[in-house]
Amino acid sequence: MKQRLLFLGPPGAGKGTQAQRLAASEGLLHLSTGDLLRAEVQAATPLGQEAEAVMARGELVSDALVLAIVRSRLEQHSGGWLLDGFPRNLAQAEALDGLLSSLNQRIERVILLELDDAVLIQRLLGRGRADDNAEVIANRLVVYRQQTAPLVDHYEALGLLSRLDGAGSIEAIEARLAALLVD
Ligand code: B4P
Repeated sequence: MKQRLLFLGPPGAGKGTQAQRLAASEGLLHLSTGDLLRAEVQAATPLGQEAEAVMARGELVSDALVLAIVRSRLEQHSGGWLLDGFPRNLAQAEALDGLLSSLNQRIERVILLELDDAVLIQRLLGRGRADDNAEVIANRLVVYRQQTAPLVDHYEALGLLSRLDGAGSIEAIEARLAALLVD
């Protein structure tokens, strides 16, 4: 199976859920920028203090800050990885390319999790995290469309993109994902 993967998709599509399971079963490093940022907020580090208000509004944290987090993790890890929620805009994608070429690595597959807005919203409201209220979710969807969705064309043009239907049970999606990654 491919060892260097990237998960793309709108908020609530199940990136974190599926990435966690796949990383555990395949022994990959699961690198979720959302989780890492929330850990910084929790620990009240200077980085977390900077990120907290931005995340609460559903905006993107600064590229430099996110990149510093990813860089330090990837530089210390030689095995396979699964990037979840990063990159989230073209500048981050370009920075990632530069970082990976300096490490002599490359992205092997990009998985796009697709799901209708109505289901996304329902899932996020059901979870109820600090940034999971109707107003902030609406903003996260706008930010996704404006800043992250262009990455779909970017990775499709590079021949790296696979689309995965994000509807259904967690197990059903997991099975579809496994089938997609066999080759
Ligand atoms: P993230 O932590 O990346 O969260 P997300 O996109 O909202 O959720 P995800 O798609 O992972 O959904 P999940 O599996 O959890 O981002 C949060 C914030 O961090 C951003 O708004 C931004 O501020 C900041 N940030 C993160 N990365 C950044 C970056 N690179 N640059 C700048 N800022 C960044 O699933 C959601 C819910 O659905 C869960 O409750 C789950 O249990 C449920 N669920 C999942 N699959 C399901 C299924 N099949 N059926 C029913 N429920 C399901």
